[in-house]
Amino acid sequence: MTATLVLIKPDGVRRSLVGEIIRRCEAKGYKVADLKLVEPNREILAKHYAEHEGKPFYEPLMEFMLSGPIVAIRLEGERVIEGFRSLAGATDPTLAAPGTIRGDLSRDWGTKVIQNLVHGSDSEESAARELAIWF
Ligand code: DAT
Ligand code: MG
Repeated sequence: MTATLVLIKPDGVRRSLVGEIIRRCEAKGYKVADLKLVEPNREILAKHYAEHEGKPFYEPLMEFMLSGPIVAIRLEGERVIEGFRSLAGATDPTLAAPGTIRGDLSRDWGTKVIQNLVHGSDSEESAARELAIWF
């Protein structure tokens, strides 16, 4: 069964969008196979975002991800990795298409790091690596 890692980031939990985001995943037909509310430490986040180390938004990204609880979900279904990326929409919520999670529910808040509600693995390799970090 194909699986992906979905994270509902601290902005999504703070804004009480957990139910709405999960609803969209389930309405699409994907299965929530595992789920937990976590307050990750820096070590876990450093592993998760290793590809972004050294980028100008890395520190703000770490601080943002440490700013409150996160919901981690193992989401399953045929082609769910690309399917969830499509549901999430583009990284920049200002440009994300209406109809997507980021396009409908987020915007630019003028912060150093883009706050865009959700993370979704971007490939089979990332999904396997990231699911092992969070579950
Ligand atoms: P995605 O989450 O769409 O896979 P990413 O992996 O390139 O995007 O980046 C991880 C997160 O970092 C992203 O969700 C928001 C933030 N981010 C990415 N590029 C950024 C930038 N140029 N400025 C500020 N924040 C950025
Ligand atoms: Mg990414």
